[in-house]
Amino acid sequence: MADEMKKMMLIGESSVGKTTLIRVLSGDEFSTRKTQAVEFCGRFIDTPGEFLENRRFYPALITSSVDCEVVAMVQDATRISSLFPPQFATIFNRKVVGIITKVDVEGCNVDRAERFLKNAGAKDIIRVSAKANIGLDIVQDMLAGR
Ligand SMILES: Nc1nc2c(ncn2[C@@H]2O[C@H](COP(=O)(O)OP(=O)(O)OP(=O)(O)O)[C@@H](O)[C@H]2O)c(=O)[nH]1
Ligand SMILES: [Mg+2]
Repeated sequence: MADEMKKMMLIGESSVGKTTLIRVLSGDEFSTRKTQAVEFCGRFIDTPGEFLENRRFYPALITSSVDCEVVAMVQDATRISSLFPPQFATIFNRKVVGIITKVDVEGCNVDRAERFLKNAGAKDIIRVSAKANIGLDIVQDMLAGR
């Protein structure tokens, strides 16, 4: 049942695909614009990339995370770097998972993305593509507690 689903907040650099992922998981295929503020979208909390990119927003991320059960650190598989600080996960008093996006893109490096997320403190890591419909069922199952 929808109201038994866990709520998840997504954090990651600009354009990694947070909003796109929320849209497909919500069955809402409208195109996305740049996220400008923390947005509550049903059982998801969407955050702007700037909130990871600038440390002065960390307190706002921590405050927003109290409204969810799961925090997702979102890393783009096509990026050669990551802005997640070591053990970033530990600033949240919540379950923190890693999500690797854009695994459909040719030449992406999923293992590199996984290393970034492990360094940031993620233990469970899910590989997804919102475009190619990969791993979306695994995210849904996690949120349903299955
Ligand atoms: N190939 C591919 N492209 C994707 C995927 N998910 C998102 N994108 C593209 O990535 C771009 C950025 O997506 P957004 O969802 O707006 O990214 P965001 O993380 O919400 O960005 P901010 O709101 O700026 O923080 C868009 O052009 C998407 O179409 C994916 O799974 N595969
Ligand atoms: Mg967005």
